Formats: sequence, C-alpha cells, structure tokens
Amino acid sequence: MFLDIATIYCKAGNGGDGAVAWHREKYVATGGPDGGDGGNGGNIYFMADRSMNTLISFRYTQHFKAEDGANGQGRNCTGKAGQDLIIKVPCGTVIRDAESNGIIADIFNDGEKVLIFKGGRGGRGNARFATPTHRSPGYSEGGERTEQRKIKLELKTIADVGLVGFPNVGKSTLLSVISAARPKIANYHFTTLSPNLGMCDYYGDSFVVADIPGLIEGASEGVGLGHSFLRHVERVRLIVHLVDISGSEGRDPVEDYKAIRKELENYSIALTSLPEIVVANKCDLLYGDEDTIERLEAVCGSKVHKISAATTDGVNEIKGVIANTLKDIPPVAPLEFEPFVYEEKDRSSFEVYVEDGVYYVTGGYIEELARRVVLNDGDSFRWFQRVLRDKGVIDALKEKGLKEGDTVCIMDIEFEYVL
Ligand SMILES: Nc1nc2c(ncn2[C@@H]2O[C@H](COP(=O)(O)OP(=O)(O)OP(=O)(O)O)[C@@H](O)[C@H]2O)c(=O)[nH]1
Ligand SMILES: [Mg+2]
Repeated sequence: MFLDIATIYCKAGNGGDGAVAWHREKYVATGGPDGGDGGNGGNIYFMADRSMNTLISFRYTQHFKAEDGANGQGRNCTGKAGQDLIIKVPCGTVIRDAESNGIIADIFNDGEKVLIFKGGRGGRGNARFATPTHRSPGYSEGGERTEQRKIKLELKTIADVGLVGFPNVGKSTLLSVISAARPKIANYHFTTLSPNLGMCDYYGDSFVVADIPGLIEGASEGVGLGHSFLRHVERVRLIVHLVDISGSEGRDPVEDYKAIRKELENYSIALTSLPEIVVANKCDLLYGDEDTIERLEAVCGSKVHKISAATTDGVNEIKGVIANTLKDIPPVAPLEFEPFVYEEKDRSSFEVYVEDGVYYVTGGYIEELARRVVLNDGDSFRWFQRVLRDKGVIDALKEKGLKEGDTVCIMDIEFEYVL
C-alpha cells in the first residue's frame, strides 16, 4: 500500500534534573555540594532512506518519543543522556508543522540525517551553584522539558522524469519497456494507483522515471486520483507527456493534451515551466493518419515523438531523447523555503490569579523555578522565595490582595505567605 501524507506526533527527550547532594566522607565535616548535572534529553532526527517509497508505516505508528535524560546523582555524577531517536523516511519527504503548515525540513538525500527536535538541556546540579559566599546551595536546576509537536509528513517523489497523461494511454507500459520496473498494466482506467519508479539506462547515462497515476480533467481540483499525485510531478526535472495518438477510447488526442496541460497549470504554475517532451503512443494503431500528429505539434509547439510501447517501436529513440534533454537540465534540488522554527516558550512571564482565597501563580518561568526547589530544604526554600520577590511575583500577588497568612500555590508547592 502507498501513503504519501501522514500526521505524527514527536517529542524529544526531557532534560534530566540536576541533583542536590552533599559530599560525605569520614573525618570530613562539611564536604560541600556535589550534586551532578542532569543528562540532556535525546534528540529526534529524520533520515532519508532510498529503500523506502511510502509513508505507510506512519499509519500504524504515530507517536515518537526520544528518551529522557537521567537525573544527576551525588558524587558529581552527571545523568546519562537520553538516547536519540532516528526516524527513517523516504527520500523527498517534506516535514511541516501541522498547525501553521510551515516547512520545517525537506529530507532529500539518501542517508542524510537532519536534526528536527532537540532534546531538553539537563539541569545543573547544586555543585555548580556554589560560590565563595554561598558555599552550600540547597537547590539545583530542573531539566528542560520539551513539548510534543504535531507534524505532517508529505512525500514528494524525487525523479528525473515524470510520465503524465490520461489513464490508459500506456504510461506504465512505457515504463516497463524502458526500465526494469514491472508495474501493473491493464486495459482499464486507474490501473496505477501510486507512482511507480523505474531506473533507466541509456548507454551509460541513467535516470529515474516516475509513472504517475492517470490524470483527468479536474484533477487539480481533486477529481479522480489526480490532485494527490500532482504533488509527485512537482519534483521532476522533465515531463514526458504521453497521449494515446490512436484515439482508441474515442477522445481527440489534441484535446487530451490541452486538458492535461490545463490541470498542470491549475495545480501549480511552476509545473508549466518544466521542460516537456510530447510522446504519441499506440502508433501501432495509427494507420497513416499524420494529420493528428501535425495538429498536436501545432498545439504543443514542439516535435511529437511517435512510439508504440506495445511493439517497442521508437522506444529506444525516445530514451535517447530523454537522456540528452536531461543533460541540459540542472539536477533536482531540495525545496527552497523559509524554514519554520518553533517559537521559544516565553520563560520570563507568569500569571497570578485568586480562587477560593488561594493565590495561584502559573507560567513557564515559575513552573521551571518550582521544579528546582527541594521542599524539605530550608535553604532551597529561602532561595525560592527570594527569587519570587526579585522577579516581582510577590508584588503581583500583593496587588491581588495577598496578606500575611494567605495560601500561595505554585505547581504542587503550597506555602503560607509570611512577611
Ligand atoms: N495497441 C497498443 N496498446 C497499448 C500500447 N501501450 C499500452 N497499450 C495498452 O493500453 C492499456 C493501458 O496501458 P497502461 O500502461 O496500463 O496505461 P496507463 O497509462 O499506465 O494507465 P493508468 O495506470 O490507468 O493511468 C493496456 O491494455 C496496454 O496493453 C501501445 O503502444 N499500443
Ligand atoms: Mg498505469
């Protein structure tokens, strides 16, 4: 099965908390602080893997989490860093933020590993807070907490050539005779339901051809299978536009040509500027009817190449034309985009509110601070209150009416306010 769009959730590892610990040794009365730092949380990388060609595995697994960093330990032991997570995706997978649709990255080259979500920083242990004037700090720093992100993966096949045309014109048949690919071929519409890739060799030159599912009128608005597969044409260097020149299904090949061009244009104007080779297939069914070819050439403004994918007449020549045309076109490049970057959480702000006589304080900075307090340590608690005062939290609470003896609640820390 093929899937070219998936939504998943990713969370890099949290940083481990710094430790509060004291050096203990026989005959050493005051050993001093020796709490180690927390380990950094694991990162999430995405890696392009040429052997994959669908995002189907993401239908079953949608939550990805890198390991958290371990907390620091006494004796200055730093916590173990969380293990990184590497998520493999097919080459040509574009990662977007699900909410804003902004592009975060384009995972393009085989084996390329891109850091997408960084793990949280480990917190510093109390050993790091010791100063000549404050030699036994009873507090440490909490590890940085990461957020879960919802992202969208979008596969845009990378190929040199995209075979486009109405259903049943012989695209898959052509791919099967110019490459080792063995796509399904049958005499009905929409035989091909997902892009097939084939590697073609032409006297030492090689190129990748993508057989795109048949397009019909209205494809760019989602009729048929169209819209979802036009995405795969976006990344090709050359369009090979196939028409059934015999009109075996009763349609006029020239009208077919115009209809497909219109769909490409409606989808994205960029598609119309791609170089195009027009190929008239099923010439074995054409009995000396040169008029259609001439009409088609007049409309497309270039030479129309006659082939029969069924008898392989003209197939080697068309391979040569493709190989030569590609020589003058720059290689496929990753998307050009302004990378989307997640906004840093505002860690300096806080909010205060009163409910049932209890004063609550919330906000990034305060929550981070609260995680650093060691409750049963008087020194740590005094330090906590000092920071609250310095940062203006106490003033803000007083404005709300805080008096001596009132209860203040910050995360899971509850204390009585004393002057
Ligand atoms: N006579 C003749 N028949 C052909 C030729 N090329 C393909 N066919 C037949 O046309 C039918 C459709 O061929 P496919 O290759 O499956 O067509 P397609 O364009 O891939 O079709 P979709 O996948 O449905 O878009 C099959 O029955 C083929 O055998 C040709 O050159 N001459
Ligand atoms: Mg097909």
